[in-house]
Amino acid sequence: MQQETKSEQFTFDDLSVVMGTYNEEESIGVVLEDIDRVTDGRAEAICVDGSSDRTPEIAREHGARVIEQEPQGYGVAVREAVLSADRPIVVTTDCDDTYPMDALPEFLSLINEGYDVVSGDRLYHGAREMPAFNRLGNATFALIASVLMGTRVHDTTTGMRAYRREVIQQIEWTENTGLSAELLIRPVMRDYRVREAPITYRERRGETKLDPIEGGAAIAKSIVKVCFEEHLR
Ligand SMILES: Nc1nc2c(ncn2[C@@H]2O[C@H](COP(=O)(O)OP(=O)(O)O)[C@@H](O)[C@H]2O)c(=O)[nH]1
Ligand SMILES: [Mg+2]
Repeated sequence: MQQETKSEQFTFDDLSVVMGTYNEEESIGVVLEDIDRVTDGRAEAICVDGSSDRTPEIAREHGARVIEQEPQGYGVAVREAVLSADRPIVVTTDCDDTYPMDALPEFLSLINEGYDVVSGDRLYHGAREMPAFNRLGNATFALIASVLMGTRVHDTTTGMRAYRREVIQQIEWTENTGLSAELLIRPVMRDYRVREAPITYRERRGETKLDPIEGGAAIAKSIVKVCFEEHLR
């Protein structure tokens, strides 16, 4: 099994970069241009879009596949996005220009080394551009998840990860605001090969779509629920 995964070498042609997009006209162009620049235009981009601004037009102009969906929250959009990817390696990102598309080559080479999931760890370098409340919250979520899982992870709520598509397809995803944590916790607890990779994190363009208090409570609840479900499997 390990031998088999090791011999399979993926390229940017095997990459789907997917995201939920909700009124991100300020940043969508830059994000898609970065993906094109870094992958020589070879990765496909998929946007699950709930916008009422020009985001979907800009995305199409940049060659992205746009799937329209009523806005129902982060996880509803991102679940649709990861399940719509038809290439073997699926990368998630936000489309607010916070995540470094320059890390795509490194993510791909870690997958080629045999990892099933590569998770961008924003806190490793300090995440100084993240609001302090979110930074503390994200560190706390990682600690809670680590204790409940019995495996140390450092950033459970990151939006940037690479997955082998089988991982996405073999697991049933249930969470909305907590989907990002779920996308890490279930693979870790099912003994997939998961690895965190430090990434830089930039200041957000445009307004956040997540209320820190309400969203934070939903994420904490998801972490506890998903960890217990996985222990009981
Ligand atoms: N389609 C869709 N995208 C969403 C929705 N909520 C958030 N997003 C997108 O999901 C990503 C993460 O949201 P964001 O506001 O950046 O959350 P933050 O990173 O916690 O501040 C962004 O690209 C948003 O545009 C939604 O209801 N529908
Ligand atoms: Mg964001």
